[in-house]
Amino acid sequence: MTGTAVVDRATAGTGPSTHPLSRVLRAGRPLVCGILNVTPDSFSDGGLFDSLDRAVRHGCALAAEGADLIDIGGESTRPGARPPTLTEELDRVVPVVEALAGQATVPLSVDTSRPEVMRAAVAAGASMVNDVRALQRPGALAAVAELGVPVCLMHMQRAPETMQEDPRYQDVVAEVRAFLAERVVACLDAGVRPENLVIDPGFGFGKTLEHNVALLASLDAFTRLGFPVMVGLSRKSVVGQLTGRTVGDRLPGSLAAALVAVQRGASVLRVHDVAATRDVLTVLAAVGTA
Ligand code: 9MG
Repeated sequence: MTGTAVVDRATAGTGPSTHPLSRVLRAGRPLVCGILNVTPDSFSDGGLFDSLDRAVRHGCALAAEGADLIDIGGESTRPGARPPTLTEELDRVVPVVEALAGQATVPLSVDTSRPEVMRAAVAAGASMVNDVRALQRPGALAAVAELGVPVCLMHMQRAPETMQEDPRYQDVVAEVRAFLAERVVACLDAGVRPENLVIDPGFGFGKTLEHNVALLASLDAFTRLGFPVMVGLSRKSVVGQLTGRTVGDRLPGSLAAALVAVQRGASVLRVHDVAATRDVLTVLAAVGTA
């Protein structure tokens, strides 16, 4: 599948009418998506926002710092994490979406692979789905097509439990790109509108340091598919491996990675540190490169 072929298919979506957020995603300026993990065990902030009140306050703080979007997730995808049950995930995510939808002034995304959580979160006020499994779970494609919301399709090799056990590729950029192109076609065939699609190479998901660096260096291979590209490098181990820093000291490295990503065409930066990332974008915009 070539990029041109994917873009040609991208005229074929038949789902509900254009979602207002899809226009924002294509506004031509990079967006900052603040991370709100409502899990007891995420890799960089696990447990910090696992009560409703704390989660809502943090979501409002992310919005006040300048987030364009807040991504709310109830499943930790750190390597080796135990998946929550459906009930656990619904109980973590839906009340936070509901409360924030009434208070935060920015759109909310739900980070989930389960169609039941997608439907419940959108009913509670979420405007987007972020799926690290790229809608491969049964019912997920149909749910997103019916809901008519934008969706981020992310690449992951294997599952969170095993993804960092000796990940291998012949050509990481070509293989990740081919996977995303295939998922784009599956979405279009299921009736998802092309303007609702965002793609993401999935930094740190079944990738070594070399794989992650190769993907960042070749980000334009993904932007050429014709869909906005989301990048999540904030505080990740790739930043730690490059800088020798522990998770709490990875802000400078994360900002450098965000800068490189935007210069190579990223449309959405998924980050913990919204205000600092906004500053990077402000400086870039002043010199006309963002
Ligand atoms: C949930 N999640 C954690 N890391 C991520 C990344 O890099 N991209 C996306 N889309 N989601 C992520």
